[in-house]
Amino acid sequence: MSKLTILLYPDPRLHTVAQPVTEVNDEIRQLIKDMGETMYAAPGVGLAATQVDVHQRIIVIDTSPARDSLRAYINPEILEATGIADCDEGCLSVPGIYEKTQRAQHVRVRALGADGEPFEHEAEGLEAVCIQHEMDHLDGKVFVERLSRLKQQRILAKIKKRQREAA
Ligand code: GNR
Ligand code: NI
Repeated sequence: MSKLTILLYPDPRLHTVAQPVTEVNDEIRQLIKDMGETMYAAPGVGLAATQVDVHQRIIVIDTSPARDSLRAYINPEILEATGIADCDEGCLSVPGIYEKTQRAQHVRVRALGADGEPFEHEAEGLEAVCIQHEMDHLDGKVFVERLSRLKQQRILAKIKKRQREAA
């Protein structure tokens, strides 16, 4: 197992649109394990392959309090999205920034599991928000890009100031 490096916004590689996985093989299963390790270490409740610079449609999520329920979604598709969830959203690629967003409260997703078999899953609340957030990453979108231009500018300014102070 190995912990992977998470790309940080505004890294342009975060804007890459991920390609569908054509075969769920041992290499993909190893990547899923490494993504899980990276997510738990961060710590976070989800991670998209895009964030570790692998541009294939794979996400991992664990919103369980015990942190013992890792689920991988390969080539995920949203079949149904209903309701509105007001959330405080953050991202491992945008550390220390939290902003209010609106997402669907409930989603039904279809994907392939790590075993290559299709499954459907219904999620609500944080788990549903997380699935939508990770699927945005696969389409090259970071959550700050859903905010107003003004908020995006403020976030970029904050990140640049932090980088100056760290240097
Ligand atoms: O760990 C994470 N927490 C979180 C909180 C609210 C809404 C979305 C998320 S996802 C985030 C991990 C991450 O950046 N995944 O891409
Ligand atoms: Ni994220």
